[in-house]
Amino acid sequence: MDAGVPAKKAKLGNKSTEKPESHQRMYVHDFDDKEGSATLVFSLPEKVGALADALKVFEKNKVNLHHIESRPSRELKDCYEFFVSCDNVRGGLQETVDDLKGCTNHLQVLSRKHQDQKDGVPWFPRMIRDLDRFANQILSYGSELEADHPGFKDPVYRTRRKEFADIAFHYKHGEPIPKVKYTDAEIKTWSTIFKELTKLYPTHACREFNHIFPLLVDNCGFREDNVPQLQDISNFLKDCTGFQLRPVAGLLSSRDFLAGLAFRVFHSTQYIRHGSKPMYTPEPDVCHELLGHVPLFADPTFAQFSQEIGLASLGAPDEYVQKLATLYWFTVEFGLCRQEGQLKAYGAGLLSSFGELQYCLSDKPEVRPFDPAKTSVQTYPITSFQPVYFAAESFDSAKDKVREFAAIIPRPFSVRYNAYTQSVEVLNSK
Ligand code: HBI
Ligand code: FE
Repeated sequence: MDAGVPAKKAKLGNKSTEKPESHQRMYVHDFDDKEGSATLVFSLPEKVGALADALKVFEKNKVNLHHIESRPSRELKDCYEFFVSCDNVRGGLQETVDDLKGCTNHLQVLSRKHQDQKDGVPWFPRMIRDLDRFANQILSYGSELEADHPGFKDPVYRTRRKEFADIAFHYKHGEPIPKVKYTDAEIKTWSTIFKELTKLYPTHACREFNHIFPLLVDNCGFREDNVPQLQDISNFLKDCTGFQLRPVAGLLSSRDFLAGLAFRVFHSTQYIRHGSKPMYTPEPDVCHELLGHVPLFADPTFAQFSQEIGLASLGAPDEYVQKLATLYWFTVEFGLCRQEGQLKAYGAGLLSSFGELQYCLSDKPEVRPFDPAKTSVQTYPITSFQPVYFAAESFDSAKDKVREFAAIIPRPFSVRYNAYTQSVEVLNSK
């Protein structure tokens, strides 16, 4: 496939199996747990006293350090990374993380214990601004490439990736997404992919995709010789369906990634794949996001469908987040649908892959009807074409089926999205 996204291994969390009842509604109290501990890793600018400044942040927020060690940075010559474990007895951990962003080059929260759970319910964002917390919880940092990545041995590419990672890392909700001047080499890569894929769309993509694509050409600069800007796309999507983009430095956990969808926020990468292999990327890149995902987020029913998966994931036990991530995989990433008696592609992994877009509509793979109970437990490969696809009758019917599936998720509350305040209302049903 074109953009393999490793599925995160599920840890079992909430064991509650009681079905929520919807009468007797009350607001669930806020998660105000002050306990817990965390491990952080950060790198500092080359400046005398940089470490002392960082340590003052811990002191100011009354966070106790238990352990600190340094190692030479793998990314930047002459720089050091600091690995710190600390407690959260007085509850200043979140402020510490926020403040550290101002004096570090790169900061990642490696683990956070206890404080993410309240009564067995994992923490989840309530307000759209809470999504700022995900920026330093990425599973793989956007510039640290694996040895088999096509750009691994290319220092120019790695430096470039760091620039993109920094944009995402420092981004805050409500700010404009910085525009990027793509290099000639990057535009060439985009152009190769754009030319090939746009040949297939009229015959292979679903009706909704083909309806929206020309609007992106007119409004957002979708052209062979131009890599569109995330902010222009975000503005366009907001006008169509209220969806918006947020830059992201790397892969998020399934839980964090799906939570964004509950707020009609799509976390989008901004960097482009390595130019040596324009038809391959081991991770999502701007071609996958813009050509694969963006068009359908402008479709009202598809937007609703995507938000439905997101809302179902909030505070759900890990095993259900895993199932929802699988549903996401077989719909938003690799979904097929039936239109006027013919199979068409609507999944972004298909619409951004010249090879798989042709393969998925051939007679080689198996196609089964979309049925969340079965689809959510189907196994799948992440580095090769899919042997099995699921076909939806329509986005509307897929949305209803996901909503029905969500109703069986054991959660001691229900959630409702308030579009006026862009927040999630939590209704207790205990
Ligand atoms: N993170 N940044 C990013 N982009 C994705 O497309 C993505 C992700 N994390 C998980 C994920 N996709 C899916 O595989 C599902 O787990 C939701
Ligand atoms: Fe994707």
